[in-house]
Amino acid sequence: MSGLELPFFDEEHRAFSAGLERWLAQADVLDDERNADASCRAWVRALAEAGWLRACVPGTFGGVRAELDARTICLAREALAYRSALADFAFAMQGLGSAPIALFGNAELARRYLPNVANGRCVTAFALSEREAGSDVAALATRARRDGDAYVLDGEKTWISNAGIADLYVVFARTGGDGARGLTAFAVDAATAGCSSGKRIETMSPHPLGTLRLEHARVAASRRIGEEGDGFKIAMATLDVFRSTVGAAAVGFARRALDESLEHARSRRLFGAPLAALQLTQAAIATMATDVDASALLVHRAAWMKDVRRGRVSRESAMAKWFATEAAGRVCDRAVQLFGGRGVTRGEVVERLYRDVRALRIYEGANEIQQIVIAKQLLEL
Ligand code: COS
Repeated sequence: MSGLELPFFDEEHRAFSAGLERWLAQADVLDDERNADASCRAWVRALAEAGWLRACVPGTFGGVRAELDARTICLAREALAYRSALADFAFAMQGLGSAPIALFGNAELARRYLPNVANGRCVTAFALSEREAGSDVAALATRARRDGDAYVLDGEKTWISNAGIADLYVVFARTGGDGARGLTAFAVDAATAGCSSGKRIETMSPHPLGTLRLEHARVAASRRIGEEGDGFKIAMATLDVFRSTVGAAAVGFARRALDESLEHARSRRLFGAPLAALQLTQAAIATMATDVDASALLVHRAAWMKDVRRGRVSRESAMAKWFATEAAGRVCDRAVQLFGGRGVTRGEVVERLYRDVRALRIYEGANEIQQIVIAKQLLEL
């Protein structure tokens, strides 16, 4: 991937990225959006067998680097999204769904789950959103009531990626009063009595997605992640790491759209010359390429800051996610336009990319939320 030569990355990153691209060039994995659940399972298996899911956990538990490394996750998502939205999804969810345990879980939870996240035996999900609490996380209503050495969880989550195929759900529930300070996180096995996946949600770029019901689900207190009341901060700190990686996926999709457009502009002829000879085509290509590079720079800066500077990178990761996902929308739209009728034809790569990038502007914090995060920090609100 271009940009790797910049000082944001070290030799290990470069080797990781080159190795993943080589592997992807020959990987033969079921990749069928009409069969999204089976495809996601197939990608998790294949990525685990080849060792790539090791990027989702810290070194003690089989990870590629000592600690979760945002740059490695970004490079993986760029390369995977370039090839397949489902490959990117399968990888990203193993990271997002286990990061609260990697970052805040006790030793027993980490030992129990993280090696199995890396070897693909444990498929994970991040169960935060609810019907009335998507952007406004602090309003969530799922309750966790302490009962002896356990908590009893009741509520319904929605828009949960991997609902139905996950083995582990990290569930955020209210243990205290109103607002952000009343939330707590739990590691909930899919097999827990009272925990069931409900309605499946179909989207324009299909992947496993649905609701999660918790009906008197009894969860041992040892499965609490962090302390009571830490849930909101755990969710936000996890999103701080993963928002820049959403930007990275956007870069992967956009780079693919650009490459498809370059190839098409050179080979398609009209008015007696290649499409590339038209200055309006050149303007489109120049705009697309600049959007891709600007996105990559913001993404790589945010990931570098997370890994090297440490601490909160809310503003930088929000900028990366916001800019890169909006830019990918523009790039894929321009690609469709350059392809003309082929661009809106089912089965064409750019038609699929156009659908694949849309949800990125909404999930892991709608782009309007990213703007709030950026402004709040600048205005010290
Ligand atoms: N890391 C650690 N702590 C954080 C944090 C972060 N990134 N962001 C906020 N906090 C802390 C704050 O410091 C504050 O702590 P104190 O109560 O000790 O002061 C607390 O959390 C509340 O923060 P804040 O007042 O900023 O919370 P708001 O309710 O105003 O919410 C937004 C802020 C809107 C930014 C938040 O709700 C959000 O990101 N929403 C989008 C959620 C999302 O991404 N949903 C998609 C689900 S995953 S697909």
